[in-house]
Amino acid sequence: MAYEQTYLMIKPDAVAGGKMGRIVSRLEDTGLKIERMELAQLTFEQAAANYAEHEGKPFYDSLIAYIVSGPVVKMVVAGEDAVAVCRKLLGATNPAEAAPGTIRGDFGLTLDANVMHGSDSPESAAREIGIFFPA
Ligand code: IDP
Ligand code: MG
Repeated sequence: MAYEQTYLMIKPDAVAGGKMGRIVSRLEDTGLKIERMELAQLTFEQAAANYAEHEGKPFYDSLIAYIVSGPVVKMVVAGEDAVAVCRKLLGATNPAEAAPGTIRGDFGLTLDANVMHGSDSPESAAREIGIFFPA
């Protein structure tokens, strides 16, 4: 067990679809602490920095266009094993494969608009928090 911070982001489809409140409730239900939360329009630069590992892949351009297509909710969530706990709560990347009870499984339908982003490691979390909540 380790105290960690993770970066989470409610994606444009879920914000536009009125799912913010229910998603935030699920995060609070875990007992993890929401340390920062802000509704924001991402810049192209922030989007590209967040998804740098995917540059060159066939879905990269549409991924960037999608994530800047409308407001998102940026969050820093903290607590014991926050990274893994949140990834588990999000479920599999493809909502069609995500288990019922997970955020992607319950609120999403397609891989390109899959409701939420969550850091995949403490190192990614530190990098992503630096992009979206610069000191
Ligand atoms: P993750 O969000 O579960 O960490 P990644 O593999 O890091 O998944 O992919 C980042 C995001 O890119 C995904 O959340 C999804 O929205 C999108 N994505 C991943 N693979 C594909 C694909 O094959 N087609 C379309 N979009 C994809
Ligand atoms: Mg990822």
